[in-house]
Amino acid sequence: MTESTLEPLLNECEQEPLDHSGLIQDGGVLLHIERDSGLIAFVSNNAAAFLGDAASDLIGTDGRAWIQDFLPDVSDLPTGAGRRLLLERALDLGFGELDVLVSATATGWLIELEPALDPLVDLSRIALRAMPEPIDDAALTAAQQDLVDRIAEATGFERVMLYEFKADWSGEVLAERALRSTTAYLGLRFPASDIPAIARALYARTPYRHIPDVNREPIAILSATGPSGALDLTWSDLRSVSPVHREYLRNMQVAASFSVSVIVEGRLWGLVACHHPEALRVPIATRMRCQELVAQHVALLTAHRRQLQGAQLARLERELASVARISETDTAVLERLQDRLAPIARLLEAEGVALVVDDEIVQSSVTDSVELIRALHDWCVTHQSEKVAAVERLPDALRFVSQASNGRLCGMLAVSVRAKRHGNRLVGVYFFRPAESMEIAWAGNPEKPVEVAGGASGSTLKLSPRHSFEKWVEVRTGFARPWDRLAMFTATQLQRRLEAML
Ligand code: BLA
Repeated sequence: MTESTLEPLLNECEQEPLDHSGLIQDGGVLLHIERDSGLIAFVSNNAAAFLGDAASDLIGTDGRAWIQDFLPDVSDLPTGAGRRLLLERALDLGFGELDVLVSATATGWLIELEPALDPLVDLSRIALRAMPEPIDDAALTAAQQDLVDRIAEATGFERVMLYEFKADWSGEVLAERALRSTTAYLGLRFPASDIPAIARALYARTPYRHIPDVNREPIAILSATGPSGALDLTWSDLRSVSPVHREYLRNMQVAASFSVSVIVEGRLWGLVACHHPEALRVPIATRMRCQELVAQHVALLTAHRRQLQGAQLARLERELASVARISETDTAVLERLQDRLAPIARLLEAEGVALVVDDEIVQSSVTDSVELIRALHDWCVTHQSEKVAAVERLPDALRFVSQASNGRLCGMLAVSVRAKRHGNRLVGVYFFRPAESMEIAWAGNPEKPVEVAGGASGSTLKLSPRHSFEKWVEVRTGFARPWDRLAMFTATQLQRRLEAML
C-alpha cells in the first residue's frame, strides 16, 4: 500500500464527528437540559432501564423540575462550558443507586447517570510521592513510574502507561506498569495516525476518556427537535467510541481503556493510557481523582522544565556577558560575539556554527564550506521569515547541501537578528548537527499503520487498524538529532539577547 492510497483513507479519520456522534456508550443514561427553555431536549434511548420513564416520555418535558429530585437548589448547577459537578449516589428511582455527573455545555447541561460504584481503594489514600527539588533526571523517571503505579492502584487496570507526544505527534511510552501481561510497550514508538488530530484536539480540552467495554453496542440519543447529532458531546463521559478505535483496541486485545490527558502549558503533552483485557468500569470519582494526580504530575514536569531553562539561561548569560559590556556602537561587538560562538554552540549541542553578517561570512567552523554557508544564508534570508527556525534535515530543503557537505550539515538551527545599532545589517547565526543513524523501536511497522481491505471489482476500500504491535526496529539514516524544546528555548533567548545588544 503506497502513501498516496493511504492518504485519503487516513484523511477520512480526520472527518469523523467524534463530538457529534448522536450516540453514547451503553452503561449509563444521558439527558441534555437547555438553559433557555429549561426543557429536556435530548435523552438517550435507554432511559427506561435506569429511570423507569421511556426516553420518548421524558423528551420535551420540564428539565428543571426533574433535576430537583437530586439537586434541590438549581442555582448549584455549574456554569461555564466544561465545569462539572459530581453527585454520588444522588438518585434511586427503584432501579439501583445512580451517580450523577452534571457538566455545563455552551447551551445548557449534560446530565449523565451511571450505576453507583465503589472505588477500588480509599481514594484519599492514593497520593503521589513528593520529589525533592531540584528535580534531576532520576527523580523525574521515578515520578513517572510513581504516577503509573498509583493510577494502576486506584483503577485496577492491568496496564498503565505514560505516553508522550513527539513534535510530529508520534508518541513514546515513557513509563509502564503491566501486572500480568508478557508483552511490554515501554520505550516503543506509535505512529501519529493512531490518535488522529481530531481526537487529540478533543483530548486537549477534556480531562479524560473512558471506554468501559468496547464490545457493547452504542445507544442512540433521541432529540426533541432536529437531528441527535446536533448535541455537542465534548463534555460527555459516555460519548460513543469511533468504530475504527474500537477495532484498534480489539486488535490490541484490550476490552476497556481509560486515558487521562496530560496538558503542559496549554498543549497536549501526552496521555496516561490504561488498558484492561476484560470490561472494566472506573467509578466517576476515581476518574476525577486520576485527573488530580495527573495535574500534580504536570506541576512537577513544569517545575522541571523551568529548572532546566533557568540553568540554561544562566549559562547563556555568562557566555554573552563580555559581548554585552561593549558599547552600543562599537563594531568590536561582532568580534566578541565570534569568540563566544563555540561555547554557545556547545550549549546547543551543535557541532558546527557559522556567523554571517549581510553577505559576509564572519566566522565559520565549517571551514571548507564557504560557498555553502553563503548560499545557505541567502536561502534563509529569502525562505525563513522566522527569527528562530529549526530544520531536522537540510537536504530536504536544499539539494546543494547534501551534495557538498558529506552529511555534516544536516540539522540546522538558524537565529536571525536585525542589528539596529550597526546599520540595520542582517546577522545570521547558524548552528549545525551532522546526519546520524538512529534506531527507533516502533510498535508495529510504521509504514503500515493501517490495513486496507476491499477495492476489488469496484468495492470501496475499507481502512482498519493494524493487527500487529510487535516491536519493529527502524534504522533511520540521514537525519540529525532533532532540536528539542530546551534547544529552541535557548535559541529564542539568544535571539532576544542579540537583538537587544546589536
Ligand atoms: C483514540 N487512540 C485513541 C486513544 C488512544 C489511542 C490512547 C484514546 C482513547 C482511549 O484511551 O482508548 C491510541 N492507545 C493508543 C496508543 C497507545 C495506546 C498509541 O495505548 C500506545 C501505548 N486509530 C487508528 C487509526 C485511526 C484511529 C488508523 O489506529 C483512524 C483512522 C482513530 N483513535 C482513533 C480515534 C480515536 C482514537 C477516532 C478517538 C476515540 C474517541 O475518543 O472516540
